[in-house]
Amino acid sequence: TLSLGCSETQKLPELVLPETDLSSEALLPKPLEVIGNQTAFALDQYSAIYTVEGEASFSGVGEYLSQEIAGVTKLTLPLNPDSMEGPFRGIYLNKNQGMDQEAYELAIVRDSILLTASTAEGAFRGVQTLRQLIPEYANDTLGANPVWVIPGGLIKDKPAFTYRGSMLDVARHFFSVEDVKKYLDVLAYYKMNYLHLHLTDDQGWRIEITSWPKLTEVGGQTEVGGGSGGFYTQEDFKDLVAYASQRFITLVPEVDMPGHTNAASVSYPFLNGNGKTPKPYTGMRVGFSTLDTRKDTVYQFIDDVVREISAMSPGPYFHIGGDESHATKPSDYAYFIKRVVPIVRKYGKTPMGWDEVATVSLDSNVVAQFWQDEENAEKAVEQGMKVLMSPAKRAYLDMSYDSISKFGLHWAAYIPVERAYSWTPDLYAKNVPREAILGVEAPLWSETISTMEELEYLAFPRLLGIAEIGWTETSKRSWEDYKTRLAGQIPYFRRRNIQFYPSRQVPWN
Ligand code: TNX
Repeated sequence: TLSLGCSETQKLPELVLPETDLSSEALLPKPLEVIGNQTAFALDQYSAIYTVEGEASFSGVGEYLSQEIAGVTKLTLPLNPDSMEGPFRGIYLNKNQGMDQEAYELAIVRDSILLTASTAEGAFRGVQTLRQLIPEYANDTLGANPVWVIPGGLIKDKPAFTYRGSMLDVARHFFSVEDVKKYLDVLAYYKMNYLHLHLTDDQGWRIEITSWPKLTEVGGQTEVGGGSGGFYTQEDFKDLVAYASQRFITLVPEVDMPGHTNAASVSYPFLNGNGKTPKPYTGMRVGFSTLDTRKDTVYQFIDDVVREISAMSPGPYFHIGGDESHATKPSDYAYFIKRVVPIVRKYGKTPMGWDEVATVSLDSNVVAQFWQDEENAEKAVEQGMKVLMSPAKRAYLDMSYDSISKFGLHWAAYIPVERAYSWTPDLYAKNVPREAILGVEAPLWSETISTMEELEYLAFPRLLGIAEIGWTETSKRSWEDYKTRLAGQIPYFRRRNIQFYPSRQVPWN
């Protein structure tokens, strides 16, 4: 008789695996439902990844999973091996229509792991959960070969909000492509799906615009404190877009205007309309610069900038800034925003702006990013706009932890780790109900930080709190439970060399 699959399986070494408790794992963000069944899956050299046939995007996720497993375990799991290559215990990435966009189910039993999702994006989110279940060290005593014991059970999960993001201010201080990639890796691990890049400000212009080369040749050469700045070439930017999209993260480019534009006007003095060539600015004040809102050539400039950046950005949003335009008359500000919104739409993007844009009468197809002014957020809701929640008092990663913090500002608040976690987007601002909220974003302004180590000190661990707020329903969250799962991230932080702030609010050991 022919030997069938099951007799092949019997050739796998028999292992006696320990009892496990899936429900006590330090999963972050916390999944919707976790039911442990005490069994375990042995991740070892006999494991393989199988992805649904004919779905290139699923096999891309399988490839990624294989690489990430190799990063921790040094195992090289084959992807879709044929049966001749030997008996394997499978990790199956399956497609099942009818689940929400980012939802997934993960069933872990003795001889297989079954990850099910409707989309590759959902599978990717589930892969993060699986990664978090792989122990840092193998067990060497269970059999002849090292085994990474993955606790068994069932997880059903999906996000509370569709937008879960962070922002990096690469304008006040420039951060390299490598730095941003490292940040993207961490965002992905905690199931975040947007990275907003604040590409321009008074102190620097960070994105190459081929039709206006001085923006980077001149405006890209400065930063806060007098350093030499830097910028992304269009190739760099495309590289970031691709790296992010492999992680199912969408980049949101921001060109801040009409204020925060000193670096643009240093490069092209006609933009400010006051007849003066401004000096490069390397301080930390805000609100002193403006574009000339009544000059057609300014809108031609903006058209070129939006066109070039949009052509490289597959995501739905283009952020026009619009904050703190204190040097722009209110009537000029309204006129300006009303002219820029159609330019953004002409290039296929939905305009996003800081909450001040909601003071202008627009239509519902604009996203207002709440940072400070509840009245502005209310005006956004009245206009039917979606609101992205980034309350400075809670979500600003550049606020110091406390009065002895090494970095950060504190104009909005001191934000210890618990304060960054213990709030609810739909209860934060009056008259901004859940239906109006697109999601949450944690901005990291960079006036006081210039290295990756400093960036990480402010972002970690607070960013993880924002990730959980965006993913996990409020009814499933509590600080007491969260802080122990946060402490459980130490092996990951160490492995990725993340220089987090070891807050005493968290029981790290
Ligand atoms: C306010 S938040 C700003 C930024 C600063 C930040 C510092 C916002 C829309 N504008 O220009 O960098 O405070 O915390």
